[in-house]
Amino acid sequence: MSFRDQLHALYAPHQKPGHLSFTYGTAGFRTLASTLDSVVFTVGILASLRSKYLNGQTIGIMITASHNPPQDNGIKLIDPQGEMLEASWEAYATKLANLGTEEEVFAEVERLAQNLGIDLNDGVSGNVIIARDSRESGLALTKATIDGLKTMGTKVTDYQLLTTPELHYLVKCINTQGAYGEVSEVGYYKKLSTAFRNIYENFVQSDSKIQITIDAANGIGGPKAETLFTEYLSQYVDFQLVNNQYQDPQALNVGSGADFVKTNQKLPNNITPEPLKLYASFDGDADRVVFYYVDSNSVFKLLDGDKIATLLAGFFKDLVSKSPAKLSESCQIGVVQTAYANGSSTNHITDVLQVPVVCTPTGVKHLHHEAAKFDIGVYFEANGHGTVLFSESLLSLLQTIEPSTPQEQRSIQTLIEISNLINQTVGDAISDLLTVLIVLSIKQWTPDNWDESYTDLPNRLAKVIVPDRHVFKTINAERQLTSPKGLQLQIDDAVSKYNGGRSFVRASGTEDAVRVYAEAASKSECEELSKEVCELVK
Ligand code: 16G
Repeated sequence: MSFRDQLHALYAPHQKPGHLSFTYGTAGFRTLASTLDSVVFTVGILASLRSKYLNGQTIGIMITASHNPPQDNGIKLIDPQGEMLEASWEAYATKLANLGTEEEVFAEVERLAQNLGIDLNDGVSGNVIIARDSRESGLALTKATIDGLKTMGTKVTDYQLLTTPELHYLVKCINTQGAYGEVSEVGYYKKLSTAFRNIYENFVQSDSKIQITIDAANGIGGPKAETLFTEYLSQYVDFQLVNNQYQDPQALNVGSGADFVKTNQKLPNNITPEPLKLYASFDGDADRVVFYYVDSNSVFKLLDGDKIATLLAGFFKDLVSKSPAKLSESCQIGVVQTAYANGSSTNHITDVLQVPVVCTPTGVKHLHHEAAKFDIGVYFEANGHGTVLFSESLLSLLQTIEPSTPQEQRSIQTLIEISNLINQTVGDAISDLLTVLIVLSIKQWTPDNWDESYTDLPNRLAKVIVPDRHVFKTINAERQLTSPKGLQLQIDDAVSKYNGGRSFVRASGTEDAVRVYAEAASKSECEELSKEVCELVK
């Protein structure tokens, strides 16, 4: 059947309700699940077009709303190398999702196909894989997406419940014909656990197992981490899982998870902390992680994305410096952060570690692209989204370079194994967790050794509801406003009154609100500055 006929047969139950409008934002479409049926149907159509446009390469579709509350859901597309959807296609996604009739959808798809040189009637089908997190609405939305895929006869494999990074992994494995790893969830576990085991056996000197408690936010990361640790890594890691009720969708992200811990700067539910033990929290789809502990005075200490970035950048800097000259002299290490990075972390990375820092707008795709420009690109948002990318040229050099000392051999081997351990497609709570655990074990660091590298400047992230957040336009990686007119000058004026003051304002990409970040040398100054800027924004 032609696209026209298939669309006609499948469209009616997926018509867009008239009053709604949707935007493909920082992390795809994300909103109340009950409004998303028509959107995911059009995403199915667009994914089919994308795959056909890329000569049948496999595209991923993930149904998730990450850290949002249980009643929300969302959908995003994954490009063939496991990266986020190319930016120009986000606008096509938004356009298609907002059309209200079958005729309009048909006309727009024909127009797109013509502009992009796609033959809708060549009989060649696209390829898509799909998965979802543990939300109640996920199954129905998957079915609606598959209806969209059927309009173009696209071949689809439904992997059902996965973490977002697992789906990114699978997309890359398929499109590299297995070069990145085996095309299965077991392949993902094997790749991570083999790298972890190789590093542990060769480079960790310890008689006791690594201890970690994981708060899984009652999301899909829980059962996946459980399988990995019990079936593959039980020899090395003693783990405990809390908030692992992923079969209870109403519990998702409630009083738990990376966002809760980072935003509230406090322990999630169901953790009774023992001093100086390490804890970690995932978010609902396990694409971000933060760590924490309580010190010997029972004070809560957060080890967020900035701390992860500094830990890893310092570790790689050291390894590279102990590698053969051919590698140490050419290897470019860099860290990518956003404006939300604590000023102390940026100073530590540039001044103490002497590693260059690049600042990008918020959103994984921006950081990822910048990090890919380095040989070792460490990128983390303060909220815990991130990973480390290794360039192809570094990976080939690592395979061929001859060490002349045991130390050089050790550095080369560790770099190779870590490039397999840390997800090369996207931030991944499970793979980041393993990387942090192994680095701490090699360094024989306790959580407080890690924490003491620098002290965060007091900071506050506030949310202000405004009549229209879209009037807030920024430049300079979101650090300065160009609109509303004159507001930036007022903010600059406020900031200049506080020691070590810094503040910026940007419209949220995931909520109908404006975010105000402030930091200053003391807690009271930071609170004052935050209040002042919030007033200016209202
Ligand atoms: C999304 C982004 C995350 C970003 C957050 C900012 C991805 C996969 N996720 O969750 O990176 O930190 O949005 O939210 O890109 P905001 O725009 O509401 O502040």
